[in-house]
Amino acid sequence: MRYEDYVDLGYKPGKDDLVCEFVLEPAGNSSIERAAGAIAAESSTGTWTEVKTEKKYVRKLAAKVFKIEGKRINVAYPVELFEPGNIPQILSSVAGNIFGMKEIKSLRLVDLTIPEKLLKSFKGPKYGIKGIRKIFRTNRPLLGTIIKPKIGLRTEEHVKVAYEAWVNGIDIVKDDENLSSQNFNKFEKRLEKTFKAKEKAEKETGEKKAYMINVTAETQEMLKRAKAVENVGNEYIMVDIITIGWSALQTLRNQDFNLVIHAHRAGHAALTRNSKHGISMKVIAKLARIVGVDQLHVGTGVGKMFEKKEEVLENCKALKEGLWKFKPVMPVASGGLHPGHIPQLIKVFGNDFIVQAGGGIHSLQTRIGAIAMRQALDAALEGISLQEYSKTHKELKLALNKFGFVSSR
Ligand code: CAP
Ligand code: MG
Repeated sequence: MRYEDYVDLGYKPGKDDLVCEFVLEPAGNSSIERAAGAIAAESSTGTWTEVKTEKKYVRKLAAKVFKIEGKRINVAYPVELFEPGNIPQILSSVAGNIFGMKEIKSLRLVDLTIPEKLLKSFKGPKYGIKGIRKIFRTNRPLLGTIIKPKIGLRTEEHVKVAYEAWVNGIDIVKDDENLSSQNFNKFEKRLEKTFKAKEKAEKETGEKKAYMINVTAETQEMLKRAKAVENVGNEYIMVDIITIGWSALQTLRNQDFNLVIHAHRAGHAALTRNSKHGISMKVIAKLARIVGVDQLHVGTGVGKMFEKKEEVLENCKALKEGLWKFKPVMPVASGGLHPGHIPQLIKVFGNDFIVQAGGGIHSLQTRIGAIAMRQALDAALEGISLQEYSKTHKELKLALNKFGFVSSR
């Protein structure tokens, strides 16, 4: 088949098709039709030239470009092209060689719809929003912090910071993405000591607390660490889903540990940031949900990272909208946040989200920052402006004096 043979604008995709939407800019010497055909060919059965080995039955498996609207193209893939339960294989097809073809100037996979036949082969979230709510026994937004400095603290200091945050109103303490098991803060010791501090904080406050310990490592080592977390009785693990890779994430989820999986997305922007090329965060969010994470970072719209509010909302939608029998995933807002952001974030995210602040808490003193976060949340939930509330809440006042108010983009 030639590239042009992969374009069939009269085709209507069926329920067993996997459908991709791309934004495509052809290279100077190519038309949109030809470049679209090249995409469909290289991501399914074809290559740059016709081959004598092609059989009639192979032609039936060819992907079809069924819609071209400006730079937007839609491609349908027969489900037979995909191996059940294999995210890497799906991506090697629809998000593989095609990004590097000479025929295109730029290409972005903006959306991906997977047919039920294939969805069924994945586990999806074990807990999701409802499961997490059961653990915390509250319906308000959850407050989290990331221990800072992000790496370098010795275990004893790490534990102290975690404890300070918990007893002063924070629900969740999280490791940073690049903390795993370095000599200054070994995984096993950190797990044991931080878990004890968590139990102490729970007794003292009467509130449920959580520790999202980072198990990111080579796959076998990661599984061992996750098992150790389960054995201790901790409910959560955190994992860097982009850097461990989809295969390792599937392996982790398929163990069916009694552990909520918090997904950090460090590195996603190498794929998602260029609005003309790569893969949208929405697609990554869908895939992460299908595999079965329970919580995922989705951007903030107001903090230190690049995503705008509209993109954040799209990511949240991908986590929460109806998708076969998969549970909705809890969105996590993180990156450059402080107490002054909380009312705006609630407007964007609603109640079901986790708001995390690292620098926004520890740049005051952990105790002051944690109290200020909780006060900001209380004020927002009571419908009182932060300025007003800060007149009678000195920690919030200190935070607002330090950070001020930042308006949303
Ligand atoms: C936040 C954070 C997270 C970012 C990642 C950090 O710390 O721990 O890794 O949120 O971005 O190290 O930056 P701060 P995203 O609160 O100190 O900014 O959530 O967009 O993936
Ligand atoms: Mg971090």
